[in-house]
Amino acid sequence: MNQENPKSIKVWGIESGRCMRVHWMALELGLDYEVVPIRARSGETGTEVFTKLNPKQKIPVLQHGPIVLSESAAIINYMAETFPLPNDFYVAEDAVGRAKLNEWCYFIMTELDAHSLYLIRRHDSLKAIYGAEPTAVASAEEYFKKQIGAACKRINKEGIYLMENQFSIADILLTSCLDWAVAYEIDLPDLMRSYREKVHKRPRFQDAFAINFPNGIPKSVLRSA
Ligand SMILES: N[C@@H](CCC(=O)N[C@@H](CS)C(=O)NCC(=O)O)C(=O)O
Repeated sequence: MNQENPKSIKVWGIESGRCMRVHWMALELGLDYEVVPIRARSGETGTEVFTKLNPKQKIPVLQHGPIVLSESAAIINYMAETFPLPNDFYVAEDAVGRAKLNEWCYFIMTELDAHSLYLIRRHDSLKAIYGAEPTAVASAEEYFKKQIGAACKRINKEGIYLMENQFSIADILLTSCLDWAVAYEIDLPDLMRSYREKVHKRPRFQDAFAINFPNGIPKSVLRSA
């Protein structure tokens, strides 16, 4: 880090889908920020310095001047409310718009991320730590498919994005979960497959991928054989 002129925005964490959300958002906003390239379960999240920032010892973490935030969804929401947004970015005009955006975000973070994909991660890829639970893993996969099928009914087939066909934080969250599901070899409905392909074409997605996965997707992120 340049001690003479430290950047006021730092993102801690790489090589994880949750970190990808924050790098992608930072690049969409054109922010000049510092990447602190620590990895999960490498020992780097257990240092005294990092534990002071995030006692959960998890990445990503955002530092913006004196503000320190964990939780990927909260971080990108903060960024959307704090920094100037590009013209094509969705901005809620009223309570209904905010509620619709929140509806997507909470759905993605609970039903897709926490209840489905993270459960598979804990009890399959990370079974050495959290214990193997094949029945729970199979049922989480079925649950994911049911929820993603239901989400298809709420997607505008003519457009690309979730909120009035304008790019938003909900698209970042959903795409990261679809990428995660694909890494786990879960079949996606056609509509979600084509949504994902279109969103991946955003140049900042590709730039963020290179920052977040400098050596490609590591095997540790995949499902065990
Ligand atoms: N709900 C959190 C989850 C954060 C999380 O679990 N991060 C993982 C990497 S994707 C991590 O740091 N794991 C380290 C550990 O569990 O020790 C978010 O969305 O930011």
